[in-house]
Amino acid sequence: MQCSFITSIGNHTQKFESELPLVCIMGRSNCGKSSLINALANHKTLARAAKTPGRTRLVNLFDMNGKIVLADLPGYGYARISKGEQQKWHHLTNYFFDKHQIDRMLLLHDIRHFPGEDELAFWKDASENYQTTVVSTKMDKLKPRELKTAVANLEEFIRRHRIKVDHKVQVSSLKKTNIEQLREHLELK
Ligand SMILES: Nc1nc2c(ncn2[C@@H]2O[C@H](COP(=O)(O)OP(=O)(O)OP(=O)(O)O)[C@@H](O)[C@H]2O)c(=O)[nH]1
Ligand SMILES: [Mg+2]
Repeated sequence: MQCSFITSIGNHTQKFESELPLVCIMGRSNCGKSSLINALANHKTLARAAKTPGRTRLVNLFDMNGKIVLADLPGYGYARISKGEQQKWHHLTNYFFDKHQIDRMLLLHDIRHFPGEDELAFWKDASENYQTTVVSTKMDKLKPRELKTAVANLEEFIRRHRIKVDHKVQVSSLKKTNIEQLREHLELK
């Protein structure tokens, strides 16, 4: 895997051009977005897994093996950020989605937390407009039986709210579980 950081986009004047499919990683702060990019890239520090939740305030773009461009977007629904900061988040992400052709959205959530209001609104919207993959992260944190329940609950949530999902996968960036499967799904090889 040959992966590299391309650029950061942080304001409305910037537009990124590429021939490669663009895949966005969306999820709450701290759900494991940057860690997933590092795991997919097989690189420890490519996306600099932030120590402080909510620190990533820019759209960070990565070339993944010359096959796709991954966009690491700022985390949403972080309770400790102010209303003003949340507005900035909406501004930046909506701008980014409008200006660029998005090939797929990776909808991340921490497997230990049942999807909440934030996920519901965002997932529903995203699934009506884009190809979507739900990625449940940090699966190493649950015991097999807990994992089974969590996956069943997630499936019920997706069914009940009629969210159109193309693919679902549970991963651990820490233990590298199902990372290869996700690479194949994203055609990174
Ligand atoms: N056990 C375990 N911890 C993980 C895993 N993935 C991420 N983490 C931890 O979760 C925390 C947040 O991970 P990040 O990858 O920085 O999360 P993020 O979504 O990029 O967060 P923001 O950039 O703040 O939005 C870090 O302490 C990671 O080490 C995983 O698969 N297993
Ligand atoms: Mg991050």
